[in-house]
Amino acid sequence: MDIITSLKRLTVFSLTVAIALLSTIPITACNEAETERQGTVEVTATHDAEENKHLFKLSSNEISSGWTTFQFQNASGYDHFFLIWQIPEEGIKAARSANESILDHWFRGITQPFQKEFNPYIEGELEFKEFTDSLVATISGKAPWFFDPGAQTMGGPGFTAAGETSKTTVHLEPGEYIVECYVKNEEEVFHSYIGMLEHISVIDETSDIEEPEPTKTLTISSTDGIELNQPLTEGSHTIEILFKDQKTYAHLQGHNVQLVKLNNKEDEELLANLSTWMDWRQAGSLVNRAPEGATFMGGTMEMTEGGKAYFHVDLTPGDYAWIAEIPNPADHNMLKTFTIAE
Ligand SMILES: [Cu+2]
Repeated sequence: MDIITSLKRLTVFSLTVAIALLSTIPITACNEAETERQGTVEVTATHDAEENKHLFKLSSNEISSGWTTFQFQNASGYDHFFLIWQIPEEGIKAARSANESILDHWFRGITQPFQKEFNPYIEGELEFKEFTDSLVATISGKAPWFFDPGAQTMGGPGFTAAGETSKTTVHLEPGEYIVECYVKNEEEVFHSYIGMLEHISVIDETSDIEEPEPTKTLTISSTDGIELNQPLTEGSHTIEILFKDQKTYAHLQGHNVQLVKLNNKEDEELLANLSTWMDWRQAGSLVNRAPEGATFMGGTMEMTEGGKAYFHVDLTPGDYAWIAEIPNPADHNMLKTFTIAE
């Protein structure tokens, strides 16, 4: 074969490759399932009993920036939530230089140390302070960016009882996010450690979804607790939830806002048991399901100061409470019961 023939063949080959590549572009572009642009991400929580795993199934792990509604369907027999963390640039770089995916880097740097350090504490071998000092030292070694500059809490659907569906809208900027649920199983194992940990990418393309129109406004602050601008009524609501401030409480986390339906709001024992159940530091708390008589309906997980979420809920007559997942919420005006009249 002479050189000219070889060159011709090479040209034909290159053209063929180029055409083949071009023809794949429209196919890729049409694959809209890859990126969520409709503003709603469907999340289903399931339990794989055989593998002993709690899992999130997301309609998409890649979404446009802007207002996104998470429709959280709890198809399992346990309570769950969906806390969204924004990873700082330093965390993304650290994952890259460790040659790990963001999900693996988070799991190895935060979730795994948390469970390992928590085990001797919950077994009664360590005091809470010994546990947390040791945990902070471990995470500072493996994922220092978690504290400085810090992963940020961006809200997400609140505690949602087995069989229930809840809906929460938040605004997300382009970046990398981790979502988790840290309800525990009866062996005191956090769900995030056994499957409920996912990665979401928010791409640099803004959706044109408009900010929801609220019917009521709820504010939460460390000084005044939970306050509503107007009493709630029966029917469908979009509740704007504003985080006037944020602070770290005795359980090392900030406040969030949960709606819970109650069999009887005058049942002091139920309210006390529910408050105790919300404190992850205690054995048996945050395990499996809320106490009998309390059904979680969603809300929003923790957000940083100035954060805003929209909680969509259909209220039927009965007794309810707003509650924050902090120790002794009633002492902070963060356990507020109310009734929706017939
Ligand atoms: Cu869970």
